[in-house]
Amino acid sequence: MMNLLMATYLITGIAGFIGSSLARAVLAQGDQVRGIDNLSTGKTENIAEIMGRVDFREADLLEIQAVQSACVGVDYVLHQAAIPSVPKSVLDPLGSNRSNVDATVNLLVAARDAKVKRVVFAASSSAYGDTPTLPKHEDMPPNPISPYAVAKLASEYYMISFYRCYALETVCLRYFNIFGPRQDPTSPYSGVLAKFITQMLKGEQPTIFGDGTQSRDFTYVDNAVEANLLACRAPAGEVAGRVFNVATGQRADLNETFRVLKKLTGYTGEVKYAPERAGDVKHSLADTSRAENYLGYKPKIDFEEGLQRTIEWYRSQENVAGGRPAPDLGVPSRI
Ligand code: UD2
Repeated sequence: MMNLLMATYLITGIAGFIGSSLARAVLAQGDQVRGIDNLSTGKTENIAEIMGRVDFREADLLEIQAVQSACVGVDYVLHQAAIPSVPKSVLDPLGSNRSNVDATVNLLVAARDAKVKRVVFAASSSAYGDTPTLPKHEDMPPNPISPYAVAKLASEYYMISFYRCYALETVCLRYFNIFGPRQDPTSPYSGVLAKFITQMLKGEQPTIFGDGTQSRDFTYVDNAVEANLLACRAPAGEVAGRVFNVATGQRADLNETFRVLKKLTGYTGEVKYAPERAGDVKHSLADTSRAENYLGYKPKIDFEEGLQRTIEWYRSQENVAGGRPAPDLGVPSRI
């Protein structure tokens, strides 16, 4: 029998690595999950073991009718669907805009019309761009560099606008380089840690774009999952129409990250260097105090613990996550 206290969550991008982690967490707290994914970068393997417990719909957020029907009866939307890549957006800004902005506006209209309680959005630290001040605080003026960063920031503004104009409660979580199990390592646009870990486990040489002094506030996926659940529960007066950093408040540069990974994976080779990527941000580090104060967020898993868990997961996968690690080809560079 259905529990009337159960909430229904719609997770966009449910077959992606963050979406599929969220789905598991929402089911674990006893709520219902509906998911939508066009499987452009997501994979049904990521949700295979929970497929029987979720209402999965293979559809694109650009199909307005599918989105409208997906929003019916939903309490919370966790909007993760995106083409999440700086270099891909540099190659294809129109595609980035369609998947990251047009799709978001479609979803917002459908969520508003279906009277969804709250929409939590996967925003991006890329919005800060190359402003010199560290750590990044939400009140700093954004300065996006890549089309991807612009698209994520535009979607944030849409979120805020839908709160102001239609009282649809929206919360933007600016993710700082999320990594962890199920992140796809097989595309040239994959996140650096997914690529490096799978390459190094196979004894293949990873490539650093630039001199390796660029730094990131790498954030283990469980921290982002926790932030989403907290963002649904927090009082509207404190969080609706607002932006929150989701990160650890620590950063590591790529050279030191490579050294830590060498130790953890047992890789004995060296790294190679290639030209810096166009659209790349040099340093990224978050001030997480707003999320701590208003969401009750605390990063529970630090960088090294997150790396250990992630390496363990890739090791547990036959054939290292079912595919070859990403080649280092086809990414635009600055030179
Ligand atoms: C951006 C956002 C992040 C998230 C992500 C979505 C920033 C600071 N972060 O991540 O929050 O939205 O986009 O994808 O804007 N690199 C190598 N070798 C490789 C792959 C990458 O050296 O094989 C470098 C890359 O040039 C960059 C760093 O590693 O300096 C991180 O790259 P990434 O693609 O993992 O993530 P990033 O920072 O573009």
